[in-house]
Amino acid sequence: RAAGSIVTLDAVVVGAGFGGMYMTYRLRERGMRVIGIEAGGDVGGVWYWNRYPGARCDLMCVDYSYSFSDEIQQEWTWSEQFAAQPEILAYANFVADKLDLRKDFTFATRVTSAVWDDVRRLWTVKTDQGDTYEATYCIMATGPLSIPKDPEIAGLDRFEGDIFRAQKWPHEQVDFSGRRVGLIGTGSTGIQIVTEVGKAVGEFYVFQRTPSFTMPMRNDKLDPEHVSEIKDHYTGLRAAARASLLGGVRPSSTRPFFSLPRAQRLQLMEDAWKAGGHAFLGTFSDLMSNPDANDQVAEFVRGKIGEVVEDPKIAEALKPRGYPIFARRPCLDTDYYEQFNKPNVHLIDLFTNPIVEITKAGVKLQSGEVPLDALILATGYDGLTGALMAFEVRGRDGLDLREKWQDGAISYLGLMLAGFPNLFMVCGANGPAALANIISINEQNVDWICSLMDHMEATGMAIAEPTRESEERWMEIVRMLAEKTLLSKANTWYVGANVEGKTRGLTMFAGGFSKYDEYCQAAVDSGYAELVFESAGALADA
Ligand code: NA7
Repeated sequence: RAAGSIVTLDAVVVGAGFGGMYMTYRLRERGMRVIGIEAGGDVGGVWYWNRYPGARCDLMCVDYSYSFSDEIQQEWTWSEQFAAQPEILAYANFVADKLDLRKDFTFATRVTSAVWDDVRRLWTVKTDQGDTYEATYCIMATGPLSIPKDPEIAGLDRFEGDIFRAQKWPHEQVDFSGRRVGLIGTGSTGIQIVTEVGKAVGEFYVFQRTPSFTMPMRNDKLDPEHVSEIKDHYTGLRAAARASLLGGVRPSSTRPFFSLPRAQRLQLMEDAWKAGGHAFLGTFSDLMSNPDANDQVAEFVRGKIGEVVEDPKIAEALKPRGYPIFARRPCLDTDYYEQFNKPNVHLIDLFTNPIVEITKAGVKLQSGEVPLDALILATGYDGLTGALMAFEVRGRDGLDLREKWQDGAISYLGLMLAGFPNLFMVCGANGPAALANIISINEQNVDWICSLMDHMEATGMAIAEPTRESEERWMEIVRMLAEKTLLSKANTWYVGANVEGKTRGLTMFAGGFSKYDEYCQAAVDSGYAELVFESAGALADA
């Protein structure tokens, strides 16, 4: 194909993470001409980029894997309960090989614009490689966590040592032994980095602004017997996951915290701590709605931190206060707090000793300079909306998505946007996104989109779009649920608090995966009453 030529297709999919891979596969299976466009060099999305030491999924792989193909789930064997990044990336590659997906993708290519043509009624998608695609449908599988965010600290560009960003980690291994290394950021990513880098490093300085709650992961190798049991029961396990709060087979509870006597509550918390994982979430029903119950669990976890960390001052600084437990992503770790008992691992509490600037030699604190050979940044992402705001997306009458979302992201079911016909989001803003198993959401979203396409084909429709009223109705539901949960009560990327100027608010559906699925199914059952359609005939006449 000559450079500068225009390729006409049925659909363009942006992203080759687990959402984009499945979307592209399903569209190809429907007999559509489709291309997937991916900025990374291969499939895997967030797992392609995040190669930092310690990168690991905090959901069990039985949940965090595709359910759509029994062949895939029977042929692939997970080695651990919670898999590390290399294994998850290997899984993405296995799926891509198995389904021969790469032929439908173009890699190392970034979309620069997606613009709806009102006259010809199609999407024009351009890339940084000079490609132009025209397509009836455009599907954004751009991921909720794909735009890394550097800290706003003066002097970052002056640092003369090595800078490593968690989300753009080099493909080759980095050796920190004997080096003076700093880490900024103690969210899920930073905590994982600490546990791994802490094992082999010269001097390690962990610059902590807000401490996170983290609980033992209690990861384990999966023994072959257990794996074969899982494989035998996948159908039931997947169905249970789909009907659950988080899109996974973890237990949930109907037992409010204060419905139990104190001794029993304590015992259950001890059990949850021993069980590890997110067992707390399945222990009491009202953790995220009752501040007093939440406080008690938070205090229990703070007590555990005090038991592990030997220096009481360090233990105190590591104890999160002032926000509900689980309102920030609950982290799972292996020996995180233990790292701070090592003489070469130093916690710098930025609340009492803030960073003044980064110098060419290290990090300058209020108390003086910490000289460093390398600085690791684990300072998070412009979550949920960042990827779609990073390039031009224009709908009807030239409506710019940045304009539409200037007061916060709005959408219909987290799947479609009023004013943007035939544009879909997979795992988009106002869906459950980071509050449930993302692979379950990806599959559910893709299946919903394909069902809508089936409906359109059967009824001779070529264009679908939600009305502004239906979008507003959905947003009312999202807002109502956000008000009921403690998730909004912490300064996190969940509520856009980590990006300056971003509108504050929980732009995720907080009602749980199964409830979300029900709403989406209700939309189908209503005959898509909240969408407006234009017929293929009308298109041909135009
Ligand atoms: P997070 O959870 O957004 O964490 C980012 C961390 O970086 C957090 O501790 C921030 O502290 C810290 N940060 C950001 N800017 C600064 C500055 N300027 N100075 C000091 N510290 C800073 O991102 P993660 O990558 O860890 O996790 C994202 C998701 O990935 C997670 O929710 C899981 O779903 C997987 P702050 O809290 O702002 O005080």
